[in-house]
Amino acid sequence: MSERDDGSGLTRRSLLKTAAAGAVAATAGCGSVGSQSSASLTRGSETAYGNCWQCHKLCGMEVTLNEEGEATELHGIDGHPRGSAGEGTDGTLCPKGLSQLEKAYSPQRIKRPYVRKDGELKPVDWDEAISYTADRLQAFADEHGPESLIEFHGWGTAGVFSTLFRNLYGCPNHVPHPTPTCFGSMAVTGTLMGLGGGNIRWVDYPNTEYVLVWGRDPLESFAGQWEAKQLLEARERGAKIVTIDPVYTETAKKSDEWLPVEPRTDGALALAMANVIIEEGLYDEEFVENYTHGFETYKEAVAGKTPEWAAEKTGLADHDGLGAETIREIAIEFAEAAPAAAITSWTGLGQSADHQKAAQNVVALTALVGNIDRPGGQRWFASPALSDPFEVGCEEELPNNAADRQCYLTDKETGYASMTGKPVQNRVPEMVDNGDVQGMVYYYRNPVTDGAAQEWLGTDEREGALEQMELVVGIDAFWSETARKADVVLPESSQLEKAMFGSGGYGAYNERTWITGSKAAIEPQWETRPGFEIVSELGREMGYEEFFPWESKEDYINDQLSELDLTLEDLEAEDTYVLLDEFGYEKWKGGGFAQGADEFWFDLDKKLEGMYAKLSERAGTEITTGPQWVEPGTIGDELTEDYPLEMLDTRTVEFSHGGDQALSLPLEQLAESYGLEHEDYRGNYLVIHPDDASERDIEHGDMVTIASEHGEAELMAAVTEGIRPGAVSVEPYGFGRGSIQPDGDGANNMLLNSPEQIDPVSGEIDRHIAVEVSPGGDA
Ligand SMILES: Nc1nc2c(c(=O)[nH]1)N[C@H]1C(S)=C(S)[C@@H](COP(=O)(O)OP(=O)(O)OC[C@H]3O[C@@H](n4cnc5c(=O)[nH]c(N)nc54)[C@H](O)[C@@H]3O)O[C@H]1N2
Ligand SMILES: Nc1nc2c(c(=O)[nH]1)N[C@H]1C(S)=C(S)[C@@H](COP(=O)(O)OP(=O)(O)OC[C@H]3O[C@@H](n4cnc5c(=O)[nH]c(N)nc54)[C@H](O)[C@@H]3O)O[C@H]1N2
Ligand code: SF4
Ligand SMILES: [Mo]
Repeated sequence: MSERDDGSGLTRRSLLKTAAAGAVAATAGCGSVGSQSSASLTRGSETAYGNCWQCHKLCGMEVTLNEEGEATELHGIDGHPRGSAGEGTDGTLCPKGLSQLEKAYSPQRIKRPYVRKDGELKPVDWDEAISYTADRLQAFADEHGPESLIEFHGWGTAGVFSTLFRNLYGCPNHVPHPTPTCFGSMAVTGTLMGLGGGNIRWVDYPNTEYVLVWGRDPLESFAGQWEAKQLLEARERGAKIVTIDPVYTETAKKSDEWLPVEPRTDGALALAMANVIIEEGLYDEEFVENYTHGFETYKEAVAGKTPEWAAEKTGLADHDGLGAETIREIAIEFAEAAPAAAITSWTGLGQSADHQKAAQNVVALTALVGNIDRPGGQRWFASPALSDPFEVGCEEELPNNAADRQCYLTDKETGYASMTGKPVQNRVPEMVDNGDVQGMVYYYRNPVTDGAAQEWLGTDEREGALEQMELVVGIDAFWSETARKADVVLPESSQLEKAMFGSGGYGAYNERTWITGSKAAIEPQWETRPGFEIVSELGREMGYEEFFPWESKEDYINDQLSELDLTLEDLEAEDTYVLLDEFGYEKWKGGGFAQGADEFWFDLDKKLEGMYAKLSERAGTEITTGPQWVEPGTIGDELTEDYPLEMLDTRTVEFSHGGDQALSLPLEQLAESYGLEHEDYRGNYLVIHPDDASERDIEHGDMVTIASEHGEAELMAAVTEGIRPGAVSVEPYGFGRGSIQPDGDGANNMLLNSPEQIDPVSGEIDRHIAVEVSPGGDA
């Protein structure tokens, strides 16, 4: 029976028992997250190093090479800051990490450069590809100006790509990683309040006693192997884990409690928790008094927001054994465990237009109980100081040729998305239509699975933005529809074929900063090249030789490391990682809160009054600057008779976004995890409750059509009780049209989203969409 099928038919009582058993078994083998212990595999003739980049978290890799210099096995590195639970613990790789072997040699990869000639992409050699690209970019700048170009970059781009296009070429329109479709509402609100956008994610696991996993699934969507392992270790140690999620996720299965809230009602739960904590006098008065602003507004917002009220709003009242008492109990336990109590949240509270206030209500709880950067609470990580390679390596100062140019990424009329400078890729097709934007360069990113897919890709009646643009240049590894529609495709080498480097604070060492890096383990395959080399050569060809003095990425990394008096060679000698400075707790005492604020803001009134007035007007309701309950459907979609189900999307452990869908191993593992491995289908799944399925004559394994007011897509149904009735989840997202899945199987659920469907505060693309599901589909 598959893991996910375990959810079907369980009562809450038996569910808790399973959870406890699961945690013990998992921790014992450290194999809970689909990882593989390095001890179990044999060694080949030579070992090289790597850093896994599939979900961009850099778990250290030992790469076994055969006599021909080919990689034959991958193993984790013990004690690695991202791949292990800390000192003296096993280093492992998850299924995505292990599938890097397949990626390196995958015949699905783009094997050589291509240039569009007479309407068709034709293979060319590198010299031609680079000089053709440089000429086209020059002609584009002469004709339209660099401000008519838009630049998308993903994780693997080492900064030089943006530097080339912004600082040198002068293009001001950057769509960076990761927030625009990641967890915007939470990131922006958390930052404005003073917690810091990311800090709502990071629990001080080794010291915690209580974790609210709130709209997150860290046992499948971890930030490196360390995180899942440390969460399970905390539970093993006796910390209580409570998961708040409409889906019965892997984390929910291993939690002490699962609160299957109705989507978008988290704000009510958070307010009710605060109501209890304040009424019971369990909040941190000292912290609230000395380090916060707007507590009176917060108190007013929670007045009357009782657990009984929230049990109705969240739908928890409909569940046997769950309801107001559970909410009261969790609020009290959380506050009593604080400061050794934390919340971990990521995209679940950031993926809908209605979530901005929910994010505020949830973040407010951290200051209320005073757990910010205290042992066992929300951890504020620190990063090591590195040198700026452009300062070390270049004789001339880097200009900023984009500084005075018009940036088209802000909404001119309302200014909403400009509030934080966050770009909105949903608006790009519109900008292409009106002529503001006429070209795109992209690197390790696929904008069409990130939002407004229909408008990017077009329909039978209408050309999409990709075709309308005069010039599209991509540095890519697989043939997505975006790559197929580009004018120039430059093939990048995979991570095993290039030098890697990263540094950080968050990871297995909760009090130390660290760096990790490795040289290339194997030669570039086919005619591919490491991205750094592609960008450098293009930069030189475009006339910016003085800013690309490095012979290779290794030299560039060594310039970054010069501040620490280390080299990449030194890192390899240390099993790829070095631990650096210790950082303490309560860092807000010294340097203030995020955004340079000297206190935490419960109320965002200081700067944002005008903004909220506009937002209220647009939403046709009163939106305040303080914490507040906002009903689902106020800003985002309302469920209707025609579209009565709420779609959301959830990641799975086999995939990192859409970056590995061309590989067969993860596709097979995904099918197997739903018990659908016998089917001739390798797409994503629509997880639907048996009540909703039987009402529509849908059975486990049937093809279904999912439709919204804006668009539709086809995928296979996975019928399970592991989701709330009324909600359907696309797992994982971003398959189908536009993706790199070789047969196009599955649904790109961004086809269901309208370009207007964004959070007006953060610019986050709304993924909570009102849909109907019907049996049938031709995929
Ligand atoms: N519907 C929906 N959309 C989402 C999300 C969601 O939950 N639901 N999540 C959002 C979030 S949180 C994020 S962070 C973004 C991530 O979005 P993206 O950054 O776009 O992520 P990926 O899908 O990993 O990468 C996209 C492309 O990278 C290319 N690629 C793969 N390997 C390589 C390589 O080695 N080199 C190069 N040059 N290219 C490579 C592939 O062609 C792939 O199409 O997606 C967002 N989009
Ligand atoms: N395997 C894997 N790991 C990854 C990634 C990946 O693509 N694959 N991507 C990395 C990146 S860039 C990111 S941003 C993180 C994201 O990490 P997570 O945020 O943990 O991502 P998901 O697993 O999609 O979990 C979001 C959860 O929110 C739930 N949810 C949806 N709507 C609501 C709601 O209204 N209320 C509540 N309470 N819950 C809701 C969903 O059911 C889902 O379980 O993962 C990182 N790690
Ligand atoms: S968690 Fe998995 S995919 Fe992410 S870096 Fe580590 S091994 Fe790679
Ligand atoms: Mo993300």
